Amino acid sequence: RGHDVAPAVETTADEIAAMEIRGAATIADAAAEALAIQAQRSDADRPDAFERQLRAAAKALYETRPTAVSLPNALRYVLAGMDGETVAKLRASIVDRAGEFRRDLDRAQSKLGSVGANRLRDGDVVMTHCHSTDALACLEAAVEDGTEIEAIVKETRPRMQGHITAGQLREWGVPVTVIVDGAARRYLDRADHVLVGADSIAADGSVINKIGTSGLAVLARERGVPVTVAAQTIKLHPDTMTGHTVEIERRDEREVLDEEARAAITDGVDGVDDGLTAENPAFDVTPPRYVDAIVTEHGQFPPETIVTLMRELFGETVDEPWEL
Ligand code: RUB
Repeated sequence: RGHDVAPAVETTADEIAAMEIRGAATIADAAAEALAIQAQRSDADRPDAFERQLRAAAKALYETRPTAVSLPNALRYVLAGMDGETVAKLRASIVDRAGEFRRDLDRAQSKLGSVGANRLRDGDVVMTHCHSTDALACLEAAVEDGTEIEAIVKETRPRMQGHITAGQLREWGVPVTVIVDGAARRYLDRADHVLVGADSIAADGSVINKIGTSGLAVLARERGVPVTVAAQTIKLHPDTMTGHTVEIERRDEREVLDEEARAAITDGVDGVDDGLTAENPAFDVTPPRYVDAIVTEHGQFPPETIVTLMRELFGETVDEPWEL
């Protein structure tokens, strides 16, 4: 990695890549914190060297996982605040800006939570996919309002983030039923809402989220169950305004088919292993027509109108300050 990146930043980058730090909002928070740490620990004696180190740190963080736009949005936001003629001033500007970003992130999440909670009524059953802190903020706000809800939680192969969702909901006293992903259609008969998060939202209102979200949304439409996407505006992907598409991360196929499973399939028979592959895309794209509402800290939006908010918040040009 780039010269002079603080070891603590390298550690954060490794933890994001290994999914020890995961989920779009949590990744953004950790990235902003890492830039602040880089600023604090920098041994640069000149402003230009300090700036180079910050950009190298941002690049190391940027290159960990490609799909959640909250990561580059966080890096861009913090680096845009880098200002001053001395190393001390530059350092203070980054630390302040990162702190501001992290406070805003928290505030946005609780604000969108209260918007999302308004969509829920006493007795509602909510089906979830993966683990999204934005989606959970809606359920937490509902619980705090005294709304009685229940959850059907998809386990979410291959990494089982549904278990994290189940644990959090039980902590808040919400009754939880865990199901295998393949049981979604059967249990949609009992669901009043599908509620998921997002890693990125494209300018046309497409929602990029954990693999399986698009299938769930199509099934929910067939069953007449409304689909709500809880996503702070740092999930809006500004590059998509100029025609770029969102890269879908592909993870190690052993998450799907590990050595043991592979051995069981091939059973030592010659040649069987050669033509056996697994694929492991981590995310998929749900077209806007399957999404009823995107809930943000600025209120809820039909997906087709999200581009207006995107333009307002990001303008037309998007820089890549880690490449300078
Ligand atoms: C996590 C995932 C989450 C979004 C939103 O995928 O798809 O739904 O990141 O999460 P992974 P949040 O486990 O591969 O990171 O609302 O917390 O930002």
